[in-house]
Amino acid sequence: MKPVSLTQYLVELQREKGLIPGELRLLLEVVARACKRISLAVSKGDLADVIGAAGSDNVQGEAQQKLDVIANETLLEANEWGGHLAAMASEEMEGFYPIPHRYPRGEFLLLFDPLDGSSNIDVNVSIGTIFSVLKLPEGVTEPTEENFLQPGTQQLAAGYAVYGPSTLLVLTVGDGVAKFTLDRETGSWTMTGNHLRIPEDTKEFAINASNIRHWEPPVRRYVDEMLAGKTGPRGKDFNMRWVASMVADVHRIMTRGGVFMYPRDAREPNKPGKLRLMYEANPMAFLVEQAGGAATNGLQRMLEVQPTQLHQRVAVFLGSKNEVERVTAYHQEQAGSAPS
Ligand code: P6P
Repeated sequence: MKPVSLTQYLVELQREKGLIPGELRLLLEVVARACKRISLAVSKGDLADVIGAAGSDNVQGEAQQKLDVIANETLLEANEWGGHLAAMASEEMEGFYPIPHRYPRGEFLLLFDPLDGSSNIDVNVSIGTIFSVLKLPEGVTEPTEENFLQPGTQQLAAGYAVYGPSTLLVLTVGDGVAKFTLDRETGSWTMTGNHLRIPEDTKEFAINASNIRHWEPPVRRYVDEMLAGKTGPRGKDFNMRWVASMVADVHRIMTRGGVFMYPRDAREPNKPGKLRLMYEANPMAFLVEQAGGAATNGLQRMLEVQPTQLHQRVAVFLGSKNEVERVTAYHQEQAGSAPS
């Protein structure tokens, strides 16, 4: 059967199903092209001057890697002139980036973590790009930061690229989740999966277990029960994985199920978690739900969290539906709120 390209998939979504406007198709193709360029830079590794620290910190106070800066600039440069965006926001930039007045502006907002998991770059472990698309509120001519603060249910599209043994692009516009593999010989994204499904049950969980002494009781209870294995309350043995690269851990779950957790912990009790809501948790939650999984912040559906800050952090529990519901119920029991 003739392979389906990303362009063909998007044209069908636009023309056959009327699911996306032409401008959104253009946006997704531009982002996909930028991810191709990021993949090329990542794959050069030590052969090019792209490994190591950039000598600067990002808005999160984290030391930027050279590739963080390259990936961010690649996405800005690819998207600023096309006329499909009003503004962009990135983990690597404190403020949002309004499209310069020298270019036409469109109706979409693009948010991204340009290179997630960059602490893995120098050890050659999979890393990725995460992106989310929102619509500029009607009637807004000059975008503001508040325009970005929309709950995840408002996303029009979301996706990630994972730069691993192969480079993959996984995306949704709300019509299920499609997967594309970068064909380096032709330079095209070729569909290698569609309507991805996450099994509702799993035997695999992902959490940074070195933080166990900092966890809140519901997380401790949930993980201890799994560690108790066959003879414990779960009646089965579990396996653990932690790549410390959200895109890699989430892609494993999109492929074979599992539950990913980055809970808040006692190290910094005023921080609700490590991961960011707008350009990590929300796009991943949209994808996971579209694949039949679930995503919460421990107490409520992730996509319904009302953002208050562009770079706000959130606790993340996502993956196989029955497991996310269980760990969320434990949190709700502790909070004394009836399961929603
Ligand atoms: P830890 C990478 O830095 C990241 O933001 C996610 O990709 C990943 O899941 C998490 O942090 C890893 O955090 O504390 O285990 O290093």
